[in-house]
Amino acid sequence: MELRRLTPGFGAEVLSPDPDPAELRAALIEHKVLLLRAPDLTPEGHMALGRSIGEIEVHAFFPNLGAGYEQVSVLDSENGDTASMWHTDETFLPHPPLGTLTRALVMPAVGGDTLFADTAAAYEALSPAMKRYLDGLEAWHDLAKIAQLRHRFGGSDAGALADAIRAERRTRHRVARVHPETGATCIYVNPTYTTWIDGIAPDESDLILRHLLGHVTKEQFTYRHRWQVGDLLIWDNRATQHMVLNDFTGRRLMHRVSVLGRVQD
Ligand SMILES: O=C(O)CCC(=O)C(=O)O
Repeated sequence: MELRRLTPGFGAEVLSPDPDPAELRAALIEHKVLLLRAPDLTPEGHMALGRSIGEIEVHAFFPNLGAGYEQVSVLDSENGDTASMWHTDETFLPHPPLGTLTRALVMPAVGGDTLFADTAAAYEALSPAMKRYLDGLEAWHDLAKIAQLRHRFGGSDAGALADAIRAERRTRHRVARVHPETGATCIYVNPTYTTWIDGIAPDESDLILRHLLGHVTKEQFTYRHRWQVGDLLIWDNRATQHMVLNDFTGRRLMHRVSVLGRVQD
């Protein structure tokens, strides 16, 4: 399979027109973010590509195409669905998706890029003292955190916030989490869902999280994708974070399919 690197550290464009699924999966694990130009991909094809990587999920909260296409989520800026804060997908789940395949259907004339960060490279660059500190620590990830932010900035009413808190969609993950397929340790906290480090005093937990979140997203660990309509990006959620730049006017419409993680993912 022919590939072209997107940055020296991570990310690759797949140049071969019909990549073999096993080779594609191996390339995803190695490069963490893959770009495919797929202008003619149908929702069926999108789901089939997801299934070639693993079992595909119905997303916890994004709307979807429905009627047999429930696993194709729709992120439409006209409905306010622009994921503009750094995150790894659905980390409030005990077994978050291992990967996501997102395709651009409508893009604004300019802007709406997606940024990615390599969380394994970011872990590697931590000091030995910080690595020792993080060893064995777990952090809470809570869907209610994003509901609270939405409420705070006027996007939802108090009832929606109360529902999200009552739903108790939260779990704990290792802060420094070992990738089950590469064995690399990755920083696994994000500002969208991570609330605090378990067992650590609030001020210390806030300080450490702030440091880690700033560290992961330093320029040297990032790739910025300028979308063309028809681009399909596949990312490994166990080794990356991402966010959309909400700097655009006009419509931005994406279809996405996520692949379920296994217990150890
Ligand atoms: O719209 C994008 O570029 C990325 C969407 C996103 O953040 C997600 O699917 O989790």
